Amino acid sequence: MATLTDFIEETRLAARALMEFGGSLFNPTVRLGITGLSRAGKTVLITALVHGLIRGGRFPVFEAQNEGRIVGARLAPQPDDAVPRFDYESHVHALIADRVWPESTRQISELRLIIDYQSKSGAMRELTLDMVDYPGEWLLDLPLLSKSFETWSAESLALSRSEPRAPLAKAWHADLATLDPAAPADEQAAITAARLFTEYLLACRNERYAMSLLPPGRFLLPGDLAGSPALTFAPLDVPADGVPPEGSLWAMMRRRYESYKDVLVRPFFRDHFARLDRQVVLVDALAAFNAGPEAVRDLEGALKSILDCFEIGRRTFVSALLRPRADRILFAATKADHLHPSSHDRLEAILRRMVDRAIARADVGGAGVDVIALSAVRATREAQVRHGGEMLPSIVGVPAAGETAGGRKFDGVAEVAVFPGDLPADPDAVFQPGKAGFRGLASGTPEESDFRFLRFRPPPLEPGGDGPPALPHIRLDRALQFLIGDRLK
Ligand SMILES: Nc1nc2c(ncn2[C@@H]2O[C@H](COP(=O)(O)OP(=O)(O)O)[C@@H](O)[C@H]2O)c(=O)[nH]1
Ligand SMILES: [Mg+2]
Repeated sequence: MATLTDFIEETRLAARALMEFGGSLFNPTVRLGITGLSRAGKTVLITALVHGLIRGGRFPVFEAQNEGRIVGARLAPQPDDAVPRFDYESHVHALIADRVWPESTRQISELRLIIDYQSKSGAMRELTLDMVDYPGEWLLDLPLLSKSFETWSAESLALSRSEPRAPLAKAWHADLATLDPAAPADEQAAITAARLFTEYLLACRNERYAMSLLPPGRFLLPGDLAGSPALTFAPLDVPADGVPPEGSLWAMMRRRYESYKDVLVRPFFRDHFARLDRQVVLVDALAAFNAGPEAVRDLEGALKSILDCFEIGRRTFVSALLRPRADRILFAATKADHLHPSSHDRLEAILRRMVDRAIARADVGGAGVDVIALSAVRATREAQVRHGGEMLPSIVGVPAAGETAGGRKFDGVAEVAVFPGDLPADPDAVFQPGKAGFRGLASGTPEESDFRFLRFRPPPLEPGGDGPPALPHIRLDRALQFLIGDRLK
């Protein structure tokens, strides 16, 4: 229901949107959102993209670059004073000088890049690219905006009773069975339920299960709100259309759930998500394959949820200026360099199948959607390795110090060749438990906590030819072309 405060808020936001729109007529700007669950590869992608644009990386599919029309690119102060700056310099230093992966961050950050280019007609132009890096966990919270506490509770419970989640939810379910929603509100009961529920979410996220759909996202990335009432609630077993008795535990949980949306979800939607022109969603599909078909189906559910976000705004806000305006959405499977190149197309086909299935059930409001398997920084090269009488399509790289495989521990210096396994040629195979070819990718015994995919060190810079040396990548140029190619005509 719209209130006067909503109306004033909308007016203020509409004024901002109009200003941004007017500004971009004189100074064309693309606000590019880069998201993905924790460790999907956001930091590495932005760093590689900016480095490639500033230093003239090899991007043959990126038209403007290929046609020699990019004159240069430079960083500039970002427009949003309250958002931390993306620490590009440290990340580049880590990748190139130290050859280690950048430190992970768990919050939003922003970086402005100005691209000087020549238009197709020969005129000198500027394109301002504002990149906004934010956790995919926040994005997956947006569907909560249109859900009551009771609906969310019912959905969360149903999900937690399915495989492989049910065994992980045991302790939380046991506690839940002791709670009477109609009993008087009890802070200790709320704290215990929230803790057990959070532990269940964290267990699902563990790489053995690699579940993707785990709202509320701030339970996993609490930041400075850890321990506050807005994060101290949990689902209850209550009827979907029920009304809580006054002063009950149910009423308290419901109020906190609404606070969570008011304090965290709505501001994120309004201040960040709705302002994006283009969106990249990074997906660590290999981590899901590694965990098994349940993780793949869960990932598909998360993709559907993400696509729904582009529809939610149309129901939440009245003014067209506040609706999500992203007109291109790219789903990118990252870290393709963990596979032999013969599997890159297969990886792309599998992600495309997932996204297609999600699109069939979502409404993206006319946005263009594309799918790419890429590696922002390619840490391996391909090789054929003889094994027995057979030649196996393998990858060669330097495993990070301390990584282990087959009882061997790596020193971070020696190169090794590994056969990473093939992805199935039939994309449907990954959705079916026990299907041949897919099982081969599932991690070995549950006791083995290490990833089947070795963590390789970042590569040395490739020698430059005539240009400066550049970081090797896989299909990063195709991503660039889809995301901003049309704005550099
Ligand atoms: N081999 C390889 N590993 C990558 C690549 N991108 C990310 N990674 C790995 O994934 C980890 C997480 O990446 P990061 O960009 O920090 O993820 P974020 O949490 O989404 O920002 C890194 O530390 C690397 O180990 C890539 O292009 N190739
Ligand atoms: Mg990051």
